[in-house]
Amino acid sequence: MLGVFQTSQKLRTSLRLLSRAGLPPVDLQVQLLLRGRSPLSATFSRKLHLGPDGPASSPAAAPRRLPFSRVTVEDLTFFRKTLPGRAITDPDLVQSSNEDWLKSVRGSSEVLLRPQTTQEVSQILSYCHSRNLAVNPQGGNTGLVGGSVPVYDEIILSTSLMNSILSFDKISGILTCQAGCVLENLSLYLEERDYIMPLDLGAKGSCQIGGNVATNAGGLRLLRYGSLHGTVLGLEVVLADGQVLDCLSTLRKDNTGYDLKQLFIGSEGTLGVITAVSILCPRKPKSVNVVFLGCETFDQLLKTFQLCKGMLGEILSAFEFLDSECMRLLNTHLKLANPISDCPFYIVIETSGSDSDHDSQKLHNFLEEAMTSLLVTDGTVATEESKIKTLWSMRERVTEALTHDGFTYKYDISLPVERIYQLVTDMRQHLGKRARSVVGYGHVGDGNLHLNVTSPAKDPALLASIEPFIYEWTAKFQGSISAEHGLGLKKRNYIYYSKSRPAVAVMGKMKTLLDPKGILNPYKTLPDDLK
Ligand code: FAD
Ligand code: 2HG
Ligand code: ZN
Repeated sequence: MLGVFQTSQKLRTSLRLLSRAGLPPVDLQVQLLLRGRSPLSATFSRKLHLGPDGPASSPAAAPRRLPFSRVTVEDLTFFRKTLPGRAITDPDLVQSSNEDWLKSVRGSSEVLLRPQTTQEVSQILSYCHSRNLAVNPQGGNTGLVGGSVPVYDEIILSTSLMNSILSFDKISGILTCQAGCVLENLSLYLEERDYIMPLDLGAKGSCQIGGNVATNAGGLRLLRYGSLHGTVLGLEVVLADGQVLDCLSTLRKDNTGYDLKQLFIGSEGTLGVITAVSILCPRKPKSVNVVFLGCETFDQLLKTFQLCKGMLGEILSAFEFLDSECMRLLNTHLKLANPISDCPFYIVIETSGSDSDHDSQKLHNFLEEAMTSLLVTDGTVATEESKIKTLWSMRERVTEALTHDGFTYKYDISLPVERIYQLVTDMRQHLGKRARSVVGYGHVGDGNLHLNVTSPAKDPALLASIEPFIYEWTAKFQGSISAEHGLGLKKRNYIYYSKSRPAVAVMGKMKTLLDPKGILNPYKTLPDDLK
């Protein structure tokens, strides 16, 4: 039965903050670093990185430390002079920046730098370049592939204090801001001005626009507004040697030579530090509806997608799915109740338009057709903001539910849509009882599956059963082994499953051109055989 909730024309905004303690912009504890000695070894002995998940022989394991310099007293003096009160060495404060959101990888950096301006970033990088010090750019630290934290003692360069909005043009909808602006803050700022961000993701309360651009984040609105390769109009980037590359255009059209900014979108901090972004924002829709539906088979789900594209057309803004295993985890770990009856598959559809009568009519026709043709077995509709949020949380909070289920192995695969769920069933069969849960969810409208496997604890034997099985399976159907999360540390050596050797070799040449000493996010994105 379809239950129709009360109408509301407000757009959903998630106020949920992902828990990460804010750091004070002060250097609370001065640590003594002695030149030529392993720094802080007495006061701050952290285990060196042992690789993300696997044993030392696994392609996912961390490579050996490259011969970068180690931070000395003189270096710290420079950082403190350049960033008064914002060069952090207190181990307790640096610790949370050493560990990723998933708590799956941990570095041993002893220095966290918090610049406020592009000039400061430039001074830091110019200095680190001259000293051969490795640097790990960090935004909100919500990345899921181990790219946002150091592997060894790389200096962490956080953009968190670079959080000013620089301009917003109400006529064109072009926003220009510093890279450290939190995505949700930008969304709230724009909504007050009748606009929205062209991207939205579950990590919105913590992730930063610079991090989003650096990972080329996809998220829940990509189906409607396209990728950041299309919506980002300009970037300001500081290169490894401190040079400021001003490509901060706010033009929709600009064919003067190579479009350099595209190189940095999805470069995961390996080619430069993004310091400012200009982005084209859509108008805030006047009417938003969210539908939560249940299907018996994945085939019906795909047919529903086809029907939906045909009948909803231009007002379709999201088509997402989760399976019954995800629902079980949401119920068990987050106590979120299923809004409809139990089904093997669930769909979240969002429409965004400018005329609520027109949108309701279209939605009504679609739902009637989907029900009468028995594609969907149950469903509910929300037009009021709080109900919209409740329905969205069933999709957005799957990642959070998984963290309570055990150690999570995450896969983010692009495939032809008709293959998407076959991978989940094959994986379940392949792993049998060795996994605690094998779940499938994701952006089905974009052909993007999130396949997650949990186990009670880190389990190298389980990992060895998943990889390279999953990558071979994906390559067999010409899929991508990373649809939207990037390669980071965890997946760098699997790049060849999705990219040819000549293509990867060109990437290596670009890295050498822009970062000849390789100081920017070493050990990430590019495979070890290029380093
Ligand atoms: P970080 O995690 O800090 O960094 C990510 C990478 O970018 C690192 O390699 C880092 O070195 C680099 N980097 C960060 N800032 C800069 C900068 N200014 N200049 C250069 N390099 C930089 N991703 C999706 O694509 N779609 C989703 O729907 C999605 N949902 C998520 C939901 C949850 C609950 C979580 C925890 C994560 C999700 N992610 C998703 C993954 C993640 O990629 C995004 O959250 C986000 O884009 C990362 O931004 P961040 O500021 O946290 O970057
Ligand atoms: C999502 O779409 C994110 O929810 C996170 O990309 C996926 O946790 C994951 O694997
Ligand atoms: Zn996703």
